[in-house]
Amino acid sequence: MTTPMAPPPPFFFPHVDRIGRALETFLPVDSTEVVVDAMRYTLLAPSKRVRGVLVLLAADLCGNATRAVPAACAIEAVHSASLMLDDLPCMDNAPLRRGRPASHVTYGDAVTILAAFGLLNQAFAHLARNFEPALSQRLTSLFTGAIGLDGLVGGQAEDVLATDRSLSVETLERIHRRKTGMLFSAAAAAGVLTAAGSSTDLTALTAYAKNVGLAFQIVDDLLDVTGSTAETGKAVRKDLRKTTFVSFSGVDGARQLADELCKTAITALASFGPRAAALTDLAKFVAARRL
Ligand code: GRG
Repeated sequence: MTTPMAPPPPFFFPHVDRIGRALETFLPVDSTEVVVDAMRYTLLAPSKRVRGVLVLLAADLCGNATRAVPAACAIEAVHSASLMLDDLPCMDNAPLRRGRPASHVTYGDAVTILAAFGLLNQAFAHLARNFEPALSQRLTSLFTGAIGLDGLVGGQAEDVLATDRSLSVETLERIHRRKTGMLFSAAAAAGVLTAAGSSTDLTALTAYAKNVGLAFQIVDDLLDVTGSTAETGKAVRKDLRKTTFVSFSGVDGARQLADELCKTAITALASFGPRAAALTDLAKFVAARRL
């Protein structure tokens, strides 16, 4: 059973296509093992590929997106692994992902956990295969930082433990920044590194991504309340036992906050002038997205 999903905005298409084509050969193409099938199932399912697109746009802004494609694939694999783990019954217990039954519904919990680890491992193998040692090491350090205690793992642990508990707005922001924001910052930084951008580029693009990443999660919370399965490809109204920016500030307040964060993100790129147009469009898309 698949559910139709809204497509990403047109300016995404070339980048989404490029990443999609590269992902086709990211995993062993001739393997018939169930665990590889499970890896493909989530990795190749319809996605906006926002983090991969951000890698490419950041690299493009620094002068060269061609070399960034393997980094975009690696970050999409990390993201897919995080979705598979997040959907498990012991975490968010989400039945639907990317318009399809979630991985654990189709493959069971054990294969899903192994497939998620498989994707993570493949992400780092891909970096090692596609970049010279010094750059591969920097990207590995960047991605492990984003996955670890200051990122997805730390943020998700705090999030899971906070279910049914009231949180301060500071705690909620810390959870969102780690659980979602860090991978956006790593995506932008990976783009800069693969294009050999300057430290000024890195500072500006990291500031942009930090704000867009937090806004992305706030809009995710909003879509849980105001969105539909048809548009998002996942179950909605499932965050009722959680403190979110919507429960703090209401729908309008959360929307305003996301808008402000995206405007701050756009301002961080002011020194690039019109060359930052695509990243400006990306921030506007994040603020207004329905998918
Ligand atoms: C070891 C990788 C790893 C993770 C362990 C499970 C976990 C810790 C973290 C979960 C992080 C997570 C899933 C945060 C939610 C981020 C979010 C808003 C996801 C939705 O992303 P979209 O809308 O999805 O970009 P698509 O399907 O378009 O790619």
